[in-house]
Amino acid sequence: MENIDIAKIFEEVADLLEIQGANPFRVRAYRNAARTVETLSVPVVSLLKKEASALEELPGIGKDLAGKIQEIVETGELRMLKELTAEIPEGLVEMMRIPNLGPKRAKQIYDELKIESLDGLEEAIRDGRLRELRGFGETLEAKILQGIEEQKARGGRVRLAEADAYVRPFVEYLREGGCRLIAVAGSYRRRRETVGDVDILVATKKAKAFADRFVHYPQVKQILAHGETKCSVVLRSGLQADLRIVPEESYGAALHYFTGSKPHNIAIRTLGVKRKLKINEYGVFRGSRRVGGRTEEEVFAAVGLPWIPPELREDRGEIEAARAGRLPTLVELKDIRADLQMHTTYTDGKNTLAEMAEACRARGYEYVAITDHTQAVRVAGGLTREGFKKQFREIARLQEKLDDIVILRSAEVDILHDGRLDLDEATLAELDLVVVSVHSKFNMAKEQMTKRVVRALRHPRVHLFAHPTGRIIGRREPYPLDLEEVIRVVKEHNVLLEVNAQPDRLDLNDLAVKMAKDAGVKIVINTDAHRIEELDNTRYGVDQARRGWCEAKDVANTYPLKEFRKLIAK
Ligand code: DGT
Ligand code: CA
Ligand code: CA
Ligand code: ZN
Repeated sequence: MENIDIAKIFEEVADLLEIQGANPFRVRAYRNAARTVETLSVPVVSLLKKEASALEELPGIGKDLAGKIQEIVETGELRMLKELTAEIPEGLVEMMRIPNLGPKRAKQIYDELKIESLDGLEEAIRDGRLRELRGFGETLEAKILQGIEEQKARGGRVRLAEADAYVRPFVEYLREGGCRLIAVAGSYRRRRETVGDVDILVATKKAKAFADRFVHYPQVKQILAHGETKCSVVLRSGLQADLRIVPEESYGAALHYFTGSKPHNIAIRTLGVKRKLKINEYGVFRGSRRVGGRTEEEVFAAVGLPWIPPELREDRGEIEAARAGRLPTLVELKDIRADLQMHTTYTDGKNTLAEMAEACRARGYEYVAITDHTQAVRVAGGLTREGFKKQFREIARLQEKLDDIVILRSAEVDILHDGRLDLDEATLAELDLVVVSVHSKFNMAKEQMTKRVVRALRHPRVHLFAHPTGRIIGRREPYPLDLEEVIRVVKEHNVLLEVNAQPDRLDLNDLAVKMAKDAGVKIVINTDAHRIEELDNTRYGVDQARRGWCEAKDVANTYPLKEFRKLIAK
């Protein structure tokens, strides 16, 4: 149980209390507690271990809230939240989650128009009832409609990192039930940025007992199907999980089939047909004779191919590459030697420079870049020239004590609306690594935005373009940008492109990574961490780089520092 999880529970309690029209002081108490817990530099769990009363010394945490924190840590949930959730219509909670609505407005809509679903809300906007409420107008209506659409478009898809958080303990639990082989297949295994549902595959001799164990997982909210070899459930998080139990001799064929993607499967099956083979989830067959299917390798070998990594199985040329012996040796997490975007308490980070550097050292990195914001990013408290000077001095002092990691002087320099950089030349000249990115005016026309970005990328001191499309999965579309043009320009000016590993950014995405690679542009996988724990998100960036066919040599932060410096030299 991490601080952020506890904070989330308190935020949700506050939202639900607000919907119920609870005393505003009570609502605020939960919001404050959420903030206190979230910004705490040590895990709450460790405080509790020392002594339970340590919590009460935190700002805004009294006896009552301390008790609730203890309950969350001990049981993994809060009874009060469960009760609140049961009291409030589900649709109302959905409405509350729409950006620009929030609990207050959702409640107002519920009270005055008796609406308690997204469909009802959409209807009320279309027939003009919503704008009659106090405080609602056309602009807000448009934003709400967009929010509803985005929510629907997401179609219940879950970000990969979130799915990970639910899947790992589930698989752990299933393993304890005893099985020879278990895997999570589907889009999860292919490491798609979002997953629709998770597909769990198991080979076991005790199928019936295993299926029972599956549907009795304590996090199961609803059982959709409960057969002896096939089950399907919805977890409390809303994530659907399907289970398939197969005999060991079919395991490889089933793993291949349920890993997908569907177009990849069809292509493989078609290759089989040409060789007079039938390939399905039960095995590889010639007539009625089984000729393979115990392992995935056997399935591929049956059609004359080497094993293909799941991340490539999208029918985007992997079969041709495999046949030609040209499959890439995909980059791995252990290849990464540096993290080149992170924030500290100098701006909007939660940990100090020293803490971040030490955490990177502990992760075995060889070098690291500290990339605090520049002034234009006001919400983050961007640094002035003086601020950077102070930071450089601290880096120099810190470096004297650390001989196994190099701290690069860097900055995430904001690209101003006209493409100029938000930092003076003298400071830019002192940076080891100049990272640039867009943080404002996302609604420019494509041509104008491309011009703006290209101007910045042509600046002779720029090394790396961070979160190049600005998208936030499920919340913000990429800004209009001619990515092909950007790739041409960075190729010409020797600028690297980032794969930002924040689970809701993953920016560049897999397809764009492939475009960059094909153009001979190198990428950098960065966490953009705002706290120590987020430094562990690198693997989600690696996933997308692999889906973009990247080898270690395509990823600049897999190079030793000396080589990296040569790579970025202008
Ligand atoms: P998702 O869940 O939407 O993120 O995507 P997947 O790829 O996990 O799709 P899902 O869960 O519907 O099915 C899992 C795999 O099963 C899919 O990747 C390929 C295989 N599969 C499902 N339906 C078919 C089908 O009609 N034909 C073939 N060849 N394979 C299928
Ligand atoms: Ca799936
Ligand atoms: Ca499925
Ligand atoms: Zn940023």
